[in-house]
Amino acid sequence: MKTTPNTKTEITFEDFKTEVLNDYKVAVTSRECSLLGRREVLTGKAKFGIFGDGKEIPQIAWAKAFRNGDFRSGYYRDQTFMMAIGELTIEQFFAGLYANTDIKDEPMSAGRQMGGHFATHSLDENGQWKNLTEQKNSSSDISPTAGQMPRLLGLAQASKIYRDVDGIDTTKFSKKGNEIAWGTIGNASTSEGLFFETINAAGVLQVPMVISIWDDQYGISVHARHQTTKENISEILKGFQREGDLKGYEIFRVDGWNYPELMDTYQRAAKISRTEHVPVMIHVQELTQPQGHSTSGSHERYKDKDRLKWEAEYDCNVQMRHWMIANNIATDEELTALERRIKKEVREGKKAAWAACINPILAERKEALSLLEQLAASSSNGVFITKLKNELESFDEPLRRNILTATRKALRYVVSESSTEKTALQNWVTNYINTIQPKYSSHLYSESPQSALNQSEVPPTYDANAEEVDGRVVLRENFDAIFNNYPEALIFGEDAGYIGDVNQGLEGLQEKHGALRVSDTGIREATIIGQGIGMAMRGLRPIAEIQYLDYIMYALQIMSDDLATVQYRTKGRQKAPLIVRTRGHRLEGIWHSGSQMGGVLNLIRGIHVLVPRNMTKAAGFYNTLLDSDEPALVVECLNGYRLKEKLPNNIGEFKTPIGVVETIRTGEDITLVSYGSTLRLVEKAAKELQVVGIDAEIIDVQSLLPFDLNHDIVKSIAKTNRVMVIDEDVKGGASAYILNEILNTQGAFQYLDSSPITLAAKPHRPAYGTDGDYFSKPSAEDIFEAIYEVMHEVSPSDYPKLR
Ligand SMILES: Cc1ncc(C[n+]2csc(CCOP(=O)(O)OP(=O)(O)O)c2C)c(N)n1
Ligand SMILES: [Mg+2]
Repeated sequence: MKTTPNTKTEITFEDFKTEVLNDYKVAVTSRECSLLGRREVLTGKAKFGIFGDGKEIPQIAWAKAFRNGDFRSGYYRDQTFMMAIGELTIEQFFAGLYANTDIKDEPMSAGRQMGGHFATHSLDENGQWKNLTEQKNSSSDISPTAGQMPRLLGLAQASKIYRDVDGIDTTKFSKKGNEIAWGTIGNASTSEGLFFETINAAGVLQVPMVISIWDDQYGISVHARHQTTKENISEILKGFQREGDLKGYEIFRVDGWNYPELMDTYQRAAKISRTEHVPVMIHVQELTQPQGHSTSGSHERYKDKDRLKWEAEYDCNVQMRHWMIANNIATDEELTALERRIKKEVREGKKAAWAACINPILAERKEALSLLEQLAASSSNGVFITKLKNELESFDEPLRRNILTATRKALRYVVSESSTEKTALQNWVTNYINTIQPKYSSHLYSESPQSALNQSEVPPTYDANAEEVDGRVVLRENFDAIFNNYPEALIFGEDAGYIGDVNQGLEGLQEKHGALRVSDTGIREATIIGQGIGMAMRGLRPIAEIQYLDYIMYALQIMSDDLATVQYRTKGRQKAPLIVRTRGHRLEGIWHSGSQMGGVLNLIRGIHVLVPRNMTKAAGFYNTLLDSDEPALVVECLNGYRLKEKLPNNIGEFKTPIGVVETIRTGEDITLVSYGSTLRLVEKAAKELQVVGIDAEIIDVQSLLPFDLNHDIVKSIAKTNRVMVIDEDVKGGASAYILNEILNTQGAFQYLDSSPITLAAKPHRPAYGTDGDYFSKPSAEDIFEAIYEVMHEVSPSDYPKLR
C-alpha cells in the first residue's frame, strides 16, 4: 500500500496518474481504518481509539520525501504516514486497536501501547541492531504531548555527528549523515515548553530536522485562541527564519488540503535539510478532525456549525478528490468504485486482525474449560465449579482475565480436596501465568546478551607506588580512555565542553577529542536528555550531563516517560543506551545538596540508578555501561571531586559491577546500609562506635536499581540480626525503598532481633551553610546516637542512655 518515493525527475502523465491514484488509495484506506476503528471502540471490541483522520494528505507528501535511514518522531495522528512508508498494514492497525500481544501481528508495541502509537524495529529478536540505513525508521511514540520533541533533537543530531566526526563505524546507522529526523506535533501541543526548548536547541545546533505542525485549530476542545499567541505558531516563530549569515530555520506554511503544494513543500524541505543540515519547520494549516479528537468524545460539543461545515468542505481527502477530477486524473465513477473496493479491503483486514487476536485466547479458554469440566466431575463442589465454567464459556469475546478468574476461583473450591484433576488445574494455572505474564512485563530492561547484568567486575589495579590524586583526575583520565576506546562515545552538557565540566572531570578533553564529542549545551535539561535518547537510538553512545542532581527535575519527566520505557514499550525492539551523568547530594544550600532519590527511583524504573561512593567506582560504572546496551543514571558525589584517590593503572578497563553491593567494613553487632556521600559519615560513626564496643558492619549499596541481586545484605543481617538504613533523602524516600527490598524481597525479618530502622534527612530542603547541613541531614553524631540507641535497647546496662 506504500506511496512511491518522488525520485524520478521526468515521468509520463500515465505514470503520474498511477502515482496520484496510489496516493489517494493510501489516504482513503487510512480514512476507512479510522472510521471503522471508531466503530470497533463504540461497539466494545477495542478500548480506545485515536486516529489520523483529517491529516492524511500532508502525510502522503511527507512519506514521499522520507528515505531509508531517516527517522520519525511523531504522535498519534501519523497513521497515514506509517501506511504510506509501508510500515503499517490494515491488519496491524486493527491489531493495535485490539491490543494483540503478539509482536508479529502488532509490531508497534505488542499490544502494550494503545493504538496510534507507532514504531519500527531497530533491533532484531535477539536485541541486536538491524541495518537502520536500509529501512525507514520511526522512534516509538509516547502519549505526553510534545514528549516526542526532545528525542527528535537527538535523532537529528546523530546525522551531524555521523557526518562530521571521523572514526565511527557508521555501517548500520548512517550514510554520511544524510538522514533527516522528521518530527510531527499538533498545533495545541506547541504550547508545551518541550516544543519551544527543542525548537531553540535545533536552531542552535543546526541539525537536519524537519518538524511538521499539524494545525487543526484545536487541542481536543480548546481553540487556538487559548493556545497560541496570534493563533498562529509559524507567525510567532518568524524570528527563527535564517537570514544571510544568521543561521536559523527555513519556515514553510502550506494548506493541508492542497495536494500539489504539499508535494512541492515537502520535497523542498527535504532537500534543504538533508544537504545543508538546516532545521526546517512546516506549518501545515487548515487541517480538519472529521471524527473529533478520540473515541472519548464528540466534537459537535465544541465546534460551531460554520466550523463543521468548513471542515466537511476542506477535508483533505475530499479536496484531493476534487483536484483529481478537475485535473483529469480520474472520474467520479472511477473514484467511487475505488473507494468501494477499499472499504471492502479494510473490512476484510479488520476481520483477519480480530481472528488473529481472539483465536489464541479461544484456544487457551478451551484448555481451561476442559480442565474445569474434569475438576467439576471429580469434586464435591462440582456445582460451583460448573457455574464458573459456564460463565467462562458464555463470553463471546473472552479475555485472558476471564480465563484466570474462573480457574483461580475454582481452585478455592477444592482447597481441601486432592485429585489428579486438581493437580492438573493447579499446574495449568501456574504455567499459564508464567507464559502470559511476560507478554505484559518483559523487557523493562535489556534481555540481550549485552545486558548490564551480564558484565562482570574488573577491579581497579594499582602500581605499588600509585599516585594519590584528586577524585576528579581519576574520572578525567578514565573519560579520556573512553573517548579513545569508543569513537561513538560523546559527552555534552552545561559547561561540559570548554571548561571541562564544573568540577573539571573533563578538563582538557574538548581540546583533545573535539568540540562535537565534548560539548557545551544551552541550559535546557530536558533536551539534553532528548539529545542523548535520539543519538543512542541511532547507534551512538552519548553521555548526557545534568549539572546537578537537583536540576534533574527538569529532565525527570522525559527520563520517566521516554527513556525509561523505550525497551518496554517496544518489547525490546528499540533501545536507547544513554548514560546520564550527574552529581549530587551534600554540598550547600537548598538547590545544591538535594537527594531526591526516592522520587527518582520510583519514576525511572527501566533505567539503572547507580550511586558510586567515589570517583573510581563512578569511572568503573561508566566502563561497565559502555559495554552494555542499557540506559543508566550515575550520581557522582558532589563533595568528592577533591578527595584523594589512588590512580589505578588499568584506567578505562576496570569495571564496577551493577546490582552488586560491597561490604566496606565487617562487624558483628549491626548491619549499616548506605550509599554515596553519606557513607563517609557512616564510616566515621562506625569508628567512633568501635570505641564504645559496638561493632558495625557497613554495606555500600552502590547500585540502587537494580538492587543487591545476590542478596548479600540479608546474609549480613543473618549474622548481626540488626539493620539500619541511612541516607540523606527524606524519610519514606530511598531508605524506605531499600528497607522494602531488604524485608520483602530478601526476607530479612526472620533474622531481626531489633526493629529495623531508617535514618534519613529532615522533611524540608537542606538549609544553606555547614550548620544548615548539620541540622538538615543525618550527621555523624545522629548516626552514632541512632545506632547506640538500638544497642541500648538490647542491653541498657552495657549501653546506658546517652541523654
Ligand atoms: C502532557 C499531556 N497533557 C495532556 C494530554 C491530553 N491530551 C492528549 S491530546 C491533547 C490535545 C492535543 O492537541 P494537538 O496538539 O493540537 O493535536 P491534535 O490532537 O489536535 O492533532 C491533549 C490535551 C497529554 N496527552 N499529554
Ligand atoms: Mg490540534
